Amino acid sequence: MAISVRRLAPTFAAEIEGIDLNHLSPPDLRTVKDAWLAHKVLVFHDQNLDEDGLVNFAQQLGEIEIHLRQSRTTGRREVMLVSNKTEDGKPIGRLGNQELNWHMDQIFMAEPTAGTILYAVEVTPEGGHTWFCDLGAAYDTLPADLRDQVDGHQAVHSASTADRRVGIQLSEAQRQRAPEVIHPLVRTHPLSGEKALYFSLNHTARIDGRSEEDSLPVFEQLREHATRQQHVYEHHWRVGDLVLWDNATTMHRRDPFPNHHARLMRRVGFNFPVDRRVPF
Ligand SMILES: O=C(O)CCC(=O)C(=O)O
Ligand SMILES: [Fe+2]
Repeated sequence: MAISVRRLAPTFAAEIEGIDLNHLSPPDLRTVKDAWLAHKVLVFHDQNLDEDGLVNFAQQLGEIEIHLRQSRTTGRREVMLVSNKTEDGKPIGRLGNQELNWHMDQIFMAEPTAGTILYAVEVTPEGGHTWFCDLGAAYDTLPADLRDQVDGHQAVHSASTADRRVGIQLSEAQRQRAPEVIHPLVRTHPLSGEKALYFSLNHTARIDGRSEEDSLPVFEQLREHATRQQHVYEHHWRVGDLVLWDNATTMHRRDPFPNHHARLMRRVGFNFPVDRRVPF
């Protein structure tokens, strides 16, 4: 089957047809890598991946990262379950059914995750849509007053900030693995060279040198600009969808969904080649 790539939003995100991720030929893999760099968010439909298949696909894109919050004892350790389902009264996965505010994954690490893969096993008929925004396009179109507040400035990030803002608890051991880190507020993508805004409403504590109180209104203005309709793609899930996104140039959020509907996603993160992870 011929491969087709279709743009989903004005500046980014694309749907790829004609690729079976269980059987990627070397040219297919090249197509996926090139399309990922070009479009930042890729959507594949009708995939049939078990945990081994998902890990195998992710490994071809980069070294797999075990998430700081991963605490799974069954199945493949590389795969996090994102789900509201329970077994014997205990959650089988993470993140429940609540809304997730705009964020990028693991920005609070010294060498943050490059890409995240989310694969839909069970979807909800209502809510649970995942939204992405293009932080490269947002940076390019930033008004001058906001540009002055980010160009040449850095921000402080921590997992504990998300604990405070979102109400998720880290264990003491996890906290020790994730002290505060500083990254530039404008990040240059290590492979494409594109400049993009780099902050997360969940994890970015403050602009370096400014108080949190002083910084939050700036993040809110950046968020407002970055999530205008022309910068956003909203994904409505079907079973078998796999979405692969770039955490260096996009943010994402999730709509809440009713807890009586079961939603189950398998998730894997991976990083850039070791010599491209830092500096930004
Ligand atoms: O559940 C979703 O749609 C997104 C969850 C999320 O933010 C993530 O897995 O990083
Ligand atoms: Fe996320």
